[in-house]
Amino acid sequence: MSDASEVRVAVSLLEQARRVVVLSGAGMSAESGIATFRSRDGVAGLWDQYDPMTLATAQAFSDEPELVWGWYLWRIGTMRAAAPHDGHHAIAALESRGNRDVTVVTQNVDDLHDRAGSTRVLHVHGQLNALRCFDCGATHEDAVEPPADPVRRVPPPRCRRCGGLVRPGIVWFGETLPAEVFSAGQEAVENADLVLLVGTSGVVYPAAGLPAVARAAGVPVVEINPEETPLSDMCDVLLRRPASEALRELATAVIA
Ligand code: BV8
Ligand code: ZN
Repeated sequence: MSDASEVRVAVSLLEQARRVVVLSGAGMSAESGIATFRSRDGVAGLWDQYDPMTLATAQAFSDEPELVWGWYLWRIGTMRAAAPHDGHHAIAALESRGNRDVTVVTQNVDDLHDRAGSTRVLHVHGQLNALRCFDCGATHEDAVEPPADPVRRVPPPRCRRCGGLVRPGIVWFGETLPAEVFSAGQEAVENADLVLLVGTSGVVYPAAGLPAVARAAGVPVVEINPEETPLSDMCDVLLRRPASEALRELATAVIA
């Protein structure tokens, strides 16, 4: 199907949909200047020789807490400097002006959907902003200040309760996802009229398994991604466009 006809099909699906689920990955944040996992641009070079997949683990934090904390502290700074783009605002508008029930199920640990005004955002991989103690789990309320220029190794803050190391409140590889959050995401997909799958390479499970849940429930899936992914074959519509452009076009078409 040509791009124009794919867009027409996506618009008609969205027009009829009342319960929309957006499944977003790092590609949703790319146009806000936050590097995706598979691109290496913008990782400040300091951690270039490290694979994010190995850095984003409890083992790496145990072995090299200063290196891993330095990486996350830099990412917290990048997130704070970033702003939601038209795509985030389009999703929020579908909810606020498009009288639709919109649930965002995001793998992203940034707060861009929330800052754009989406009110139901399920962070299945946690949030960078939520700091907690690696040992006792206590929430860490003290503010952290990323250095102006990225520094490779920074000692993590200490827990006020037990003196343990403070970690970002996210799900590392090998860690289980927050069960309630993930099952709420699964339920939203099962009860949706339409799923928009935006900016994910579809390789990290169990999140990457959600489009198949939609498929099994007979819910149509629109993939918005400039590239093909392992999930493309199970999608009903493929919009090979950047998230901001495609989402802006879809929202504009259905919001009176
Ligand atoms: C789990 C937080 C149960 C951290 C993340 C061995 C032991 C244990 C588990 C496993 C194992 N082997 C495999 C597993 C399962 C593992 C997994 O799936 N591994 C993969 C690599 C095979 N999963 C887990 O470990 C999960 N837990 O299974 O627990 C368990 C427990 C113990 C033992 C066994 C099982 C936990 C996974 C969560 C990890 N944490 N994030 C942090 O952020 O630092 S994952 C992280 O990477 C992201 O959250 C995201 O999920 C993933 C990156 O993927 P994407 O978001 O898709 O981004 P990516 O860069 O890949 O792609 C970007 C896409 O955007 C591209 O397609 C591109 O074309 C597109 N794009 C680019 N620009 C745009 C665009 N699209 C639109 N517009 C644009 N402008
Ligand atoms: Zn503690």
